[in-house]
Parts: sequence; C-alpha cells; structure tokens
Amino acid sequence: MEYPLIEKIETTIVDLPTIRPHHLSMAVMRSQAMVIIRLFCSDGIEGIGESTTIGGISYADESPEGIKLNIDTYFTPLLVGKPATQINALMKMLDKNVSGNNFAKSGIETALLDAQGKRLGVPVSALFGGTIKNTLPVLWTLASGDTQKDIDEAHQLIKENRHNTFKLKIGAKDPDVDVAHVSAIKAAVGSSIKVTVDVNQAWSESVAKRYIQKLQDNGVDLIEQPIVKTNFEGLARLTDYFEVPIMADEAAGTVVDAFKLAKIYAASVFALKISKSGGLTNIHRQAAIAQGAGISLYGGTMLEGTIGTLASAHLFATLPNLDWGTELFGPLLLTDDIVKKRIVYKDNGMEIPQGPGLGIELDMNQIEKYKRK
Ligand code: MUC
Ligand code: MG
Repeated sequence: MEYPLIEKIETTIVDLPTIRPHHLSMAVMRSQAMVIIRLFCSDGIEGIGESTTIGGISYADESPEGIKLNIDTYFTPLLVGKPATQINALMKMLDKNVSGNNFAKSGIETALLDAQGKRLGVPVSALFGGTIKNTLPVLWTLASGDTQKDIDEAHQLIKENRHNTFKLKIGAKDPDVDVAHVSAIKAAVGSSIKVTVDVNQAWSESVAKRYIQKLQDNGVDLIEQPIVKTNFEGLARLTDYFEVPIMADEAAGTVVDAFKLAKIYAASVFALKISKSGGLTNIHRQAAIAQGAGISLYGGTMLEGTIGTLASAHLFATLPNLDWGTELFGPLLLTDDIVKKRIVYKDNGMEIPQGPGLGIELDMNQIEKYKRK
C-alpha cells in the first residue's frame, strides 16, 4: 500500500494578547505564546497542531521558544519522508528518539490527527470512536488578581449564560488572604454555582491540611493540586482525609503518573491535558486507568488557543467519565484568534465542530499579524 508521506513541517510562534491579566501562583499572563504547527503531506493534505504552555518556562519545563527549536531541529528530520497515516508508529518512533518534550509531541500528534481526519473526511473525535455529545461543559477561571473584579466578572458571565462554574487561582498570596478571597466569591455567586480552587502546588502539606479544611467548610466544590506535584503520598493523605474531592493536575502528567496515582488512590479526580501527556492518544490511556480505578475526569487546559482547545475537546468528548466537565475556555481569554471561524461558546459550554479533522481553518492574515518577528 502507498502511504502519503510527510513532506514538510512549519512552526510559527504567535503571541496573542489576553483580555485582562491572568494571575496564577507562578506567573501573571498578559499574552499567550502559541507554537502553531503546519504539517504538509504528499497527498496535498495539511494538518495543523498547537503546542502551548503557560508563563514562558515557569509552569512546565518546555518554553515556546524551546518547543519551536526542538521541533525544527530534532522532530522534523525524524518525521519528514515517513508515512503520515501511521500515527501510532510515528509517536512510538518519537518516544524512542526524543526524551520528554511532551508539549511538542502533543502538537505534532494533533497535526497528524487533523490531517488524518481531513484525509478520511471525519472529525478527529471519530478517530477515537466518536463523541458521546457534540458539546462540552466549560468553566471559567476568575484570576484578575482582585476580588471585586472577579465577582463582577462572574456575575456578568452567569447573566450571559456563558459559565456556571468558576475556578479560582490561589497560592500566590498568604493562605488567609486567599481563603477570604475564595469565601467572598463563593458567597457572592450563591450555592447553585460551583466554585473550585487551583493552588498550583503552592502549599506545603501541613498548610494544605489547615486551609483545605476552611475551603471545605466554606462550600468549595473541588481542590486542584494543593501541594507539590512529586508528593503523591501527600496527595493520597489529603484525598483520604477530606470530603471535598482533591484533583491531581501537575502530578497527573503522563500515563505512568496516572497509573502510580491510581494505585494509591492519590486523587479522586484527574485533570487531563493533551500537552502534559504528549498527545490525545495518551489521554485516552490515562482515562482508561482512571476509569479502572474509579477516578473521575476533568478536561484541563494549558490555556491553548483554538487549535489546542479543539484537539482537547475532540478527545474529551469521547470519554464516558468526564464527571467534572472541562476548562476549555482558552480562546475566550484572548482578544483575537488565528482561525477563520471561532469556537461557539454558549449555554455554559462549547460546541465541537463536526467538519473533517479539527474542523477549523487557519487565517493566514491573522497568523501574519500576530507572528513573532
Ligand atoms: C492550570 O494549572 O490548571 C488552567 C486554567 C487556568 O486558568 O490556568 C490553567 C492552568
Ligand atoms: Mg491546574
């Protein structure tokens, strides 16, 4: 059988401004840098992918500049001339030749899957057995850095029916200040609105034990990555101790992490992200481990733009145990986009386009406008 071959791979860093500063425990984002991947095949099909992280090199150990450099220098020579349709073989070959670099691998796998979907005339989700529903619930992160601004933002979004669940980024300030901030927001939005917190590893285990108790007493619905990602046993102790569910995010990076966490029931929820795990196929594997262990799932984001968000959405929508919905709001945090048709967000969720591949088209004028010079 004649396979179409990979002919060329192009990477571009695009910087898009955010609608407001986004405060996390390790960084404040004022713009988002995305590595956009275009993978050209000998049958005339082009696949697109995205590799995006948060805050340069402060969140994860791959930076946008490093991702571009590594794809151009190391990935591309390994991939050019290989059969574009043999995605499992290509990802196995990359894992053998490239240590780590999961964000870059995820962007490449996305481009291969987009191309495959276009080739077969089916959405990327169909390559994983199809969506359970063509819409996904999407929460919003309140992270303006100011309690009153966050409350106003929440009220506006609730009124618009755009989101009914809010995640609060804490951990940068004194825990007493953080808990007062969360409690004020929870009281302002009322009991019908879910509020979760993401500590992004900022607390020690003893601080976590003290302050999760207060958050639980104040009605917070879910606690994300309270302690350092390497302390699996500590996470297990917190999960066992508290009634409020504890979610592993940074800790639940790879398929191996998922297995190790599941083995000691270190979390009652996993935050899945295609970037951390090295692509959509690995998310499927992590999800199966979680399902077997009775662990719930949540569709996470690395605050990707539309391409990475849709890649995640196509996969997340195939999972039966996505009990905590998703946070796939990345494109809404940006002032503009680089695709011809933006994702539709409504009724507290998003729609997954049903066209071939990811179901979107790049707008080359917009890429030109926002491309890093
Ligand atoms: C994270 O750690 O979950 C996801 C949403 C958000 O606001 O920040 C990210 C990162
Ligand atoms: Mg998180």
